[in-house]
Amino acid sequence: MTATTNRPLRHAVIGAGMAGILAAIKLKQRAEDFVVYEKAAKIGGTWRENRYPGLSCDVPAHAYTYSFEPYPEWQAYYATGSEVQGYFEQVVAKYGLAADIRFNSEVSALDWDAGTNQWTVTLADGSRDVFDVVIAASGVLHHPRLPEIEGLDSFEGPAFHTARWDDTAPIDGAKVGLIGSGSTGIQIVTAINKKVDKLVHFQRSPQWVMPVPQFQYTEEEREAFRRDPALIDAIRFADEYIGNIKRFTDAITDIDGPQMTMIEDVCRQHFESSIRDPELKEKLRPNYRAACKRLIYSWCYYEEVQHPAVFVETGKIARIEPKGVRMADGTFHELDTLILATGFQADKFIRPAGVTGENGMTLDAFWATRPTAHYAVTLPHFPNLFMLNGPTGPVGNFSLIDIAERQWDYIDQLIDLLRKGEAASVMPTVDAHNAYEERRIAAAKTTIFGSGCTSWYLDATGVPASWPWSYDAFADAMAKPVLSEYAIRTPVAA
Ligand code: NA7
Repeated sequence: MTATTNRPLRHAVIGAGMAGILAAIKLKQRAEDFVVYEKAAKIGGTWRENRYPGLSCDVPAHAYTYSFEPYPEWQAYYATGSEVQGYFEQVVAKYGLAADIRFNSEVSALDWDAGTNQWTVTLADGSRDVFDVVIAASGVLHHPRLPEIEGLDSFEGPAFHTARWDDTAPIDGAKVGLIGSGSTGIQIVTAINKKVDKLVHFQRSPQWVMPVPQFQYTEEEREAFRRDPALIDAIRFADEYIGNIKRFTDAITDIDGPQMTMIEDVCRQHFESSIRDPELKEKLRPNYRAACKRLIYSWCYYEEVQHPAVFVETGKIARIEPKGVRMADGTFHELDTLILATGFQADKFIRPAGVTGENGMTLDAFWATRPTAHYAVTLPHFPNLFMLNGPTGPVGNFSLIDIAERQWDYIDQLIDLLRKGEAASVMPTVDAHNAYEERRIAAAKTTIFGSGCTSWYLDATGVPASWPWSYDAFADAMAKPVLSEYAIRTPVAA
């Protein structure tokens, strides 16, 4: 006989960034027992760790909020990083979550006990606790990737990764080197070019740039947003944003279709009409298709990179020496400060925590080829473990908050089986997951991300690691889990 009584659950949420805060709010609203483990001393995840000059969110501010927590106070159409961090801090305060978060508590291991259907969570300090459900909300881009360049340690001045910003490093009036031209490197160029004596931007690959508007909101507009949330919704759901997302995901999956042609035309036209110096123009001309790498959304990069203090260096770096960077052709760039905008190890997720599921299966073993999760959320062999913004989820220039909220709706329906006592454990079957991965990989190879460029969107085998279908298909998938794809173990009858 199957038990049907409600079962009180204990949840561990790993990470107090955007997704972990979301899970905490949802669990608190249900008055469920939960603990949020946060490795750092503050909330905010990526918005806490990144403080580099020029940091902004490339999703319109009013669209980069929880759907249930609109924010009339945004200063501009695109918000700065510190404003986004401030948004999350005030949400945490409003929901009284600080007491639910254990700060300075890095999770080092998760171990499933099939006898009790529970996870043991072990922290770096060796302490342990036991939970029915684990929500892994540990983020994607949080392990800095340092370049393997000879002599990096020999540089005499400050040399640091962008996610470890050194406030004492000379920038004003200094000779600054910046390695990397992803979203981070590009934003830094636009913020420090007028402060430095010289900025050498070491660019291995140029970028396609989508021109976007940027403007400040006035106090009158903010007052109007406070009085009438419908005005915020009008921005959040405006066609310029929602329509663009749909067109963007149509474009990346139909790479010779009209939407992609439109994206390419806009980027090409922006490029052709913006760069005046023919030599610089050739340096900045990408040799791959727009949107293959994450598109740069910028209102000012092309203008700012043409500032006389900026030199775009496209040669090969030979080595780093105590006083600067030596190029393969012998050129030497003398520098006071070296900024490493070289991205993140995007395949780590919850690791290096050691995760051991059913029958001793480890996450390292399950992810030996590539990180994967069923519809980006659940994993065979790892019951009652749910991921927010896990592997194979949608990536692109849209709000990951919306992605996480939809994933939460999916997760919540699965947890409901546990709450109601209809299941003791739930996880996708190996067969269902393998079928999903086979479909996903076949589709991913045909997306624009797989059209011939390098990027953090690709896994170690060169296959795009993302959701390869439309945004609507993702929304449909998240609306209701297909329970026939799940191994649902019923509780033992009392
Ligand atoms: P990205 O987008 O991964 O960019 C990293 C950049 O660093 C990219 O231009 C790389 O060139 C360059 N890179 C990496 N290693 C080297 C070495 N060894 N030598 C020279 N250049 C190198 O990271 P970001 O931090 O900019 O952005 C990450 C995401 O954060 C972004 O997409 C948003 O979602 C927020 P490459 O292109 O590989 O030739």
